[in-house]
Amino acid sequence: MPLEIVRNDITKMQVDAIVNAANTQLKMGGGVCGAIFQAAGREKLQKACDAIGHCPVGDAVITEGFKLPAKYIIHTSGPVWNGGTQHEADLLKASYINSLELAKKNECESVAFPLISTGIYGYPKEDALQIAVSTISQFLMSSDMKVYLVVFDKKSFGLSKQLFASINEYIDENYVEELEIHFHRLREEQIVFNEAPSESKYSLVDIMEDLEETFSQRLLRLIDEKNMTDVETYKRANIDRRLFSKIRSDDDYMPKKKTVIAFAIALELDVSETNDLLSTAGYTLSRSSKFDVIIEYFIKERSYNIHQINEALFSFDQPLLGA
Ligand code: AR6
Repeated sequence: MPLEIVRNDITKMQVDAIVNAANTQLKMGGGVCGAIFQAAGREKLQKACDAIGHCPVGDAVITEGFKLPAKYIIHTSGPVWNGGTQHEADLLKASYINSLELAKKNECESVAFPLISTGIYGYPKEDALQIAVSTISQFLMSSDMKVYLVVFDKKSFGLSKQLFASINEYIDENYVEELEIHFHRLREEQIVFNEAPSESKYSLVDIMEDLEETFSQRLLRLIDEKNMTDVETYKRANIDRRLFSKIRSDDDYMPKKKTVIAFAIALELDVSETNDLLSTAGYTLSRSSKFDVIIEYFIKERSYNIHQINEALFSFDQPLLGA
């Protein structure tokens, strides 16, 4: 999954580089900065920072990771929130871009970001999250890297309140308890059983001939029909390039349900097309799964930005889309 939102303490992340929400003087501060200095070893990290001296707002500098599991620490100074009148959005975006470019220059394959400026610097969480996700996902459209957005405490995760309420309402109206579904299924099975012919009309040969497309075949056909390229598809599905090659070269590849759904989102399928694609891998959308109901909400809204869907899934403690 090229972009993944995780709940963790960033100092524990096993990645090539973690990003520090620093100050322009590169001095040990509070928040995530304090935690990083503490875990890396205050003295050595401060010495390395002092040797660099300064980091203008929106810029990024790099030091080694010292005692951290990460090889490097990228220090970026995010903007202090001043009511939005001091180009804060551009500066926050610059913090993410410059950190990502610096990671790329240092051949990092994986990077972990905290939500820069959303603590002591007071940037509104909802807007900061949108900037983080859109800037990182845009960068990933043309670069291969694994990027984690690390959320320390759920309270600082800024999913739009309006979206949260709207999804909640949809869940309330559409989520069906497992017991109810089970009862319906039993009744359906009873009907089918009662009406089943005593002997099958079809031979095994007929059945084999009738076998439908596999998931991989259907996916590749849909990509063609939608005039999309492979790269566009797997990037929009938040799917790793290597996994996509595997699917492409194996007609009988059996994907996980969330992988199929990620492709359905990338291809902007409607609910019935999504169910068709899911059925090639033996799955279906179910009203007894909160995860499925949230997916259905976004498909019905025709809202196909996978990272926005993942923000919502994260807020509802569900697995994320992609692989
Ligand atoms: N792991 C991941 N995220 C964390 C952690 C952690 N261990 N601890 C806090 N966060 P902040 P800023 C989250 O205040 O707003 C420092 O003094 C936290 O929940 O650390 O950019 C610097 O030296 C919040 O969402 O950074 C600067 O002077 C996010 O990290 C100034 O604060 C950022 O909060 C920078 O302020």
